[in-house]
Amino acid sequence: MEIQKTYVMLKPTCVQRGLIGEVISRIERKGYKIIDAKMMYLNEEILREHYAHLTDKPFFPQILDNMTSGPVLGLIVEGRNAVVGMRILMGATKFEEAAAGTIRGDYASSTRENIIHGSDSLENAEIEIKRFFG
Ligand code: IDP
Ligand code: MG
Repeated sequence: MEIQKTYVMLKPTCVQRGLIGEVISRIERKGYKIIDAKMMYLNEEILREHYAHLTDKPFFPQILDNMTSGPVLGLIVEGRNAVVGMRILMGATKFEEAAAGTIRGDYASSTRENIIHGSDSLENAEIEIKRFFG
């Protein structure tokens, strides 16, 4: 299987709840490497770009509030099949569908506050790594 890089982001709720260490441990335990990391405060402009597929949704203002409520930790995660692998480790988007044993299944308190982002395709991983790490 191919070695890939994917973009992962620990959302403000994850940082505020003191779960950075726990989540990074799970990523490392899986065998992936953190090859870059950056604390960032995101603004509306970059969030409109990153969540362009959601800007028309009624819940978009709440996503903006949530994602600007504090710093995020952006990560570049590398490993075999890391794009799909991180999505599996994260668990489903919807709070009620995220399986126990996944990061979201174990820590998400709602769909909006689901702790972690991971790129959904190799193409988007490249775009998102450029977006947040330049
Ligand atoms: P993903 O994060 O699993 O890739 P997306 O559909 O790309 O899921 O949605 C981006 C983020 O927007 C989700 O992680 C979640 O925080 C939020 N979101 C998605 N759908 C809903 C919803 O129905 N209600 C509230 N927030 C949502
Ligand atoms: Mg997504």
